[in-house]
Amino acid sequence: MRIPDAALDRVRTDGFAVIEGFLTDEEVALAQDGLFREFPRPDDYFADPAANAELVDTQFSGIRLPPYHSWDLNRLAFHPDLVDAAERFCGSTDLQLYKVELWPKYSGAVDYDQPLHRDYGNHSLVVPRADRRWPQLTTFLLLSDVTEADGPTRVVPRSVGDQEPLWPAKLPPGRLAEAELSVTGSAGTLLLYTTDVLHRGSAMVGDRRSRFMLLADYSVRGNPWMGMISWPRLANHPGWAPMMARAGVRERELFGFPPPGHVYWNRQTLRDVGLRYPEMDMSPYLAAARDEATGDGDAGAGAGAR
Ligand SMILES: O=C(O)CCC(=O)C(=O)O
Repeated sequence: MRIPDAALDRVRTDGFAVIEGFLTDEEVALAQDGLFREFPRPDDYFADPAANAELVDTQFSGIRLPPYHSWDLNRLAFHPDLVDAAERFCGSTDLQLYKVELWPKYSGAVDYDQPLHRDYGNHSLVVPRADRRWPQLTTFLLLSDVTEADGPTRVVPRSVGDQEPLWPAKLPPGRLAEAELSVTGSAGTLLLYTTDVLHRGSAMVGDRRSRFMLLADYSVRGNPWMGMISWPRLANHPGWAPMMARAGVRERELFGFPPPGHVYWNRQTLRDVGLRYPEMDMSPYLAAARDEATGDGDAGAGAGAR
């Protein structure tokens, strides 16, 4: 669903907004099929927790980076309505998708309780500007129904949280507990928030509870103090080439792929990138390079040829 401007305004003023029904039921069902190719279904996990102990060694040890086996899961990180919202929130189409994570939580083994914190601690080398220049849009997409028993994210609205100094990024446990709001909702609900809003993961209080989320974060490209994951580092993973091939030109660009018409493309790179990604439709890059060539661009007869 298209995220209304009013919701993005709430992210600016309150520091967060919850979008119920962001995904359609069909998108949720397809994503859950993909999710359970990565992680055990709750019934399977709880039948033998020891068999998957590595997922709950610490509260973070279940986190997996892309690519995932399922396209329907991969595509959620660059869902067109999420990219559209990030463009409007950041005020630019020149975006980077700087983090994607898939995070399962299963109750019983590990305490998921966290102190209130602001995410800029590991999303930025510096601190967010109070006037909100150089915004970052961080998101949690619920892939399972989340109730109070499932360790919902707790958020503190800016009206309270901004009274705390920006640094340190973490508050003592229990502080501002009375101002926390729980992000509960059905699968397909999206939480949008900023890297300077106080929030935390909370403990799972129920028995045999689980929670699954996809995290996808955006900022304007070209501001090297902001970021988290380096995509080239993951690009030798066997699932990477199929994911890039299936993605569109715009989606590849969000990961840092040079767009059609970029001076990177010449006769050599067009050929060799095509070899690296045999299933990729190279025609948009070829067509733009041909246009450049007619104007004596880099991909012209002599340039870059070998
Ligand atoms: O899991 C959650 O609900 C929040 C996690 C979180 O805020 C974090 O790990 O930084």
